[in-house]
Amino acid sequence: MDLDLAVPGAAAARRDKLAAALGGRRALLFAGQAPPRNYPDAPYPFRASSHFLYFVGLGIERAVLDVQGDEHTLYVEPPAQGDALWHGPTPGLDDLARAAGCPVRPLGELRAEGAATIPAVDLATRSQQQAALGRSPSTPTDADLALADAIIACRLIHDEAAIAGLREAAEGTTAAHLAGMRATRPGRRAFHVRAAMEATMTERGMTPAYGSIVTVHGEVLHDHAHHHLLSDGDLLLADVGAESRGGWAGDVTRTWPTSGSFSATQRAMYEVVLGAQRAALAAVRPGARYRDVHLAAARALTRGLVDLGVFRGDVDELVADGAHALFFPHGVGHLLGLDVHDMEDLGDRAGYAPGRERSPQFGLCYLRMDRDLAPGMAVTIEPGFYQVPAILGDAELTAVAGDRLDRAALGRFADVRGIRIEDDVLVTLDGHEVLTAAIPKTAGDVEACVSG
Ligand SMILES: [Mn+2]
Repeated sequence: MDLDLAVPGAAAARRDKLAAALGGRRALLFAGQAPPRNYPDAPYPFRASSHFLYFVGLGIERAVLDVQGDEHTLYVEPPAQGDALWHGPTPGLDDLARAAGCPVRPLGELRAEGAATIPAVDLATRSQQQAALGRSPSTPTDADLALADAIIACRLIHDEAAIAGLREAAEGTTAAHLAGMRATRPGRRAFHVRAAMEATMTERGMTPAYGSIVTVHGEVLHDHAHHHLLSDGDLLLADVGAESRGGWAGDVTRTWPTSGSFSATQRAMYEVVLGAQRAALAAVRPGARYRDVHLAAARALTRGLVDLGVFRGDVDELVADGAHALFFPHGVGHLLGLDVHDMEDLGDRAGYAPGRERSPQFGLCYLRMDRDLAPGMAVTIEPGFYQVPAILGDAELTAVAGDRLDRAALGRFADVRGIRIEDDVLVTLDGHEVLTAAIPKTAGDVEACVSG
C-alpha cells in the first residue's frame, strides 16, 4: 500500500456527502480481500472494492469503513505475527488515520448490528459481512438499497480528484495503445502486442483495468485468448485500458491493420464505424439521454451500411426494427470511474435512471446505461461492426432485416471480422471532453502509427 496515493481531503468530503444523503443512518463499506489463486498463501493481487476505495482513498485489505452522521471510523486488521518478516513494515494506525483523514481502530472492536451495507462480490468478504452484521448481506434490506442509491448519487458525478485519476488512467491507456500499434506486425502473436501494451502500464506503476482484449477475432466481443497469430491482412482489435495507481479506469478500443495498411473494404467499414462514433460523440452533452446517444450511433452505422449496399431501405425503419444490432449487437458504452463499468455491481440501479428499464429488443437489451448526462459524468463511446456467425447464421435474429439485408454485398467485406472504436468521455458544462483523444483514430493516423 502506497500512502502517497492517499487523498484525505477528497475522501473526507465524499464521506460527508454520503453521511448527509443517509440522514444519520449507519453504513459499513468493506474493502474485501484477495481470493486465492490455488492455495491461500498464493492469492490474486488485492484490489479493494471501489465503494471502499472511493470513500477511503486507499485500498486496505479486510478493512471496514463505518459511516454514521459525523462519525467516520476506519477499522483495520492489526498486523499478524510474521507480517513484518514476509511483508515488511506495515503502516501503523496513526499513519492510516492521517492518510484516510479519519480515526482508525482495530477490526476486532467493530460492532455493527443494524448497519446497511453493499454485498461484496467475493464470498470470503460476504462471510465477513455476515459475521459483522449478524445477517446475510445477499438479501438487501431497504436500508441497503438506500445506501446503494446514496453511493450512486456520489460516484455518478466525478469530483476534481476523480477527474485527475481518470486523466491519469487515460494517459496510461494512451501510452499502451501507441505501444501496441508500434509492436504490431504479421508473424507475431496477439500476446506480443498485449505485452507491449501492458508494459507501458507496469512502467507507470499501473495495471490493466480489466482483462485486456487483443485479438484478430474482433467478432468475439470479449475474446480473452491471446495466442492467435497475426496474419497479413488481419485487423487487430485491442480493447485495453490502464487503471491509475489510485484505482481509476481507462477503457479504450482501437482496431488497426496488422500490416499497417487497411484493405479498401476494411477502410470503408472502418470509416462507417468511425462515423458512428463521431455521431455518438456529437450527441454527448448535459441533458442528453444516453439511449439517444446510442441510437445516434445506430443510425449513423445503419446509414453507412446502406451506403455500402449491405442494407436496403429506410434508415430510421431499420434502426426502429433493430436491424443494426445484427452488426452492432451491444450498447454504445457505459459509465466509467473506479470500475471500468462503473458501479455495475449494483446492477441497473447505477446505469439506468429511476423509472427506466432495459428494452427487451435484441441489441438494446445490452445497453448498460440509460441516464440523462450531467457535467462530471464519465462514459465510454464505443460503437462497433462485427460479423458474428452466431448472429448472422441465426434465422430468427436475421428475420428482422428480411430482404433488406444484402448478403452478396456483405460478402465483399469478408476481411472485416470486427471493428470497435472506443474513447473515454467526460461530460462538461457545455458539451464533452474526449479524455483519450491523443490515441490515433482516423484510418490514416492509425496506419501511420502501426507503420511508424
Ligand atoms: Mn468499454
